[in-house]
Amino acid sequence: MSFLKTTTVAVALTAGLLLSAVAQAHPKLLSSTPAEGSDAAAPSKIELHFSENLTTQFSGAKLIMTDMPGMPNSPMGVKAAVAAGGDPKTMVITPAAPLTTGTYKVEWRAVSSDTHPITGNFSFKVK
Ligand SMILES: [Cu+2]
Repeated sequence: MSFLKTTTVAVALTAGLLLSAVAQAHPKLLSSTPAEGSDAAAPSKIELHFSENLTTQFSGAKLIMTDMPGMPNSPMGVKAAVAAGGDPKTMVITPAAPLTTGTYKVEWRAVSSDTHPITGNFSFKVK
């Protein structure tokens, strides 16, 4: 009886350790250029810096123009290429044409070594 009890505790402890290791492997967006909420001249590219190395074939992003002058709340997809950056924790979005004045939203999907997709978004303005 006491042997069984010990085994149960050991299994529970192992499961707890595995869960915390998995949570640490989830990529978090640490910073971006342009930064969330910024209002600046049109960037030629948008860089996203994550906390983990990304699995490029499952990671990606969408660029959406959410507001333009005279047309608020009219979301429109923006043609852009998404690629791995200079290091494995960076994703780079390159718009096909220069971004015009308006508000943009980046919807990202980041997958790291544990294969769980993590999603998030941020917005910035172009003057
Ligand atoms: Cu996970």
